[in-house]
Amino acid sequence: MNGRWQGVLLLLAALAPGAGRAEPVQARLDADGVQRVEVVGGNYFFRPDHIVVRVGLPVELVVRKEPGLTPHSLVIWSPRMGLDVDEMLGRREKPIRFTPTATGQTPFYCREKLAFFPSHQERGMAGILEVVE
Ligand SMILES: [Cu+2]
Repeated sequence: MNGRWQGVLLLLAALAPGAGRAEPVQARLDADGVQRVEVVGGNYFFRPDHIVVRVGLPVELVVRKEPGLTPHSLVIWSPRMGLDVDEMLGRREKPIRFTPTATGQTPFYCREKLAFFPSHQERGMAGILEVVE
């Protein structure tokens, strides 16, 4: 396959529904014992959209939203993992803290929705929080 066709195929793959989920991002363990990761939300994505953290240690998601008028939020709800997050995103970075109590995967998403339009979650503003040993 020549380079031009490879480019076309890569472009098609990038445009396909559900594509673009990047490599999982492992939260860094800072000296204060907190696992931190910066998360940006925008129309209609989270970056990163697959976050890996360790169980039983505090997590701090440092969240903000991209410029623009559209409101965005971050919801993580898993009683099994001890997670109940529901926060609006602002232009300034905001820390969201929690400590996952069980391993596994749970979705995170934006709960915003305008009138009869599809929700932001339906438009792809969602990701996966993976809790590991
Ligand atoms: Cu949103």
